[in-house]
Amino acid sequence: MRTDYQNLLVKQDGGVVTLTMNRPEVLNAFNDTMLEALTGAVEEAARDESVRCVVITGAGRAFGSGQDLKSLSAARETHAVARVSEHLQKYHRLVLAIRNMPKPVIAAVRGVAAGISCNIALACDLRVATEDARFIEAFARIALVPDGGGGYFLPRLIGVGKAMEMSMLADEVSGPEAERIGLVNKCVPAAEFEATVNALAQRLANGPTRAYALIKELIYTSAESDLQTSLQLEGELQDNAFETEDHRNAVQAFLEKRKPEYKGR
Ligand code: T3D
Repeated sequence: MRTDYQNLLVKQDGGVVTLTMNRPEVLNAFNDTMLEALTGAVEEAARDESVRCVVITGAGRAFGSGQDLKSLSAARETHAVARVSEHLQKYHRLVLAIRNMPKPVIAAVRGVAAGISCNIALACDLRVATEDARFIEAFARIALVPDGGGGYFLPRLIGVGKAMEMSMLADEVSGPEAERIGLVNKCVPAAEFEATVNALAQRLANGPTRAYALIKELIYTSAESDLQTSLQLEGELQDNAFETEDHRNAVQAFLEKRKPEYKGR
């Protein structure tokens, strides 16, 4: 993995790559440099077979504070961007790269995750948060609609009613509340955060990577499918999983009463 990005730290430990958004002085608000770096690194991690799990997190006291409002306002003043939807396409590329990644992606959220940073966390497959995390769909505060996939992910994760509440009121949702409503998978005290994220990431990196990719496809297409279509896809994906080395070895390990070792193949 390339490590010389601006505004992004890249660290690989075995099969786990951790991508740390690194503009702590503005709570990791997205400028174009950081957005392009994160997108490039996510796309590279998808291609790199030595990577079997990706963690996205933020440097300092926050996950991220959304779009950098200083650069947004400068772009408006100079007419650098004709329509904001053009600029949003850059975020859409990142969201799709995360969702289409053929391996698990974890958002590790410490402190605030506001605006589009919150929605980048929602695009990930699993979320771990600290007790002092603050999830804010901040868009309505500045009279915008949730973007970066927020309007898609929120109702699917927490239901229409809660999605509407978070989007319209734009109030903070704490880490424990986020866990209670299903916005995050796990909320832990700050002192346990790193160990929890590392253990989860290493566990996934040592798991059946190809089966995880097929699970992502099955679960993520289910919301748009009827039962018949989902059962058809399930069969196709299972044909695929059935042929993997990890599947054959895991069954053999079960029969021999030993722990399986997954190679990701
Ligand atoms: O371009 C497009 O495609 C449009 C897309 C838009 C997508 C979006 O994300 S819209 C939403 C943008 N984000 C926000 O509206 C959130 C703005 N920030 C805040 O409301 C607060 O900072 C927080 C609730 C996130 C955190 O509050 P707090 O009290 O913990 O920290 P703070 O003191 O407000 O912030 C610390 C510093 O970060 C501060 O700088 P300073 O005063 O120390 O020099 C603050 O200005 C800076 N900062 C925080 N958020 C942003 C930011 N600077 C630029 N852009 C930010 N988004």
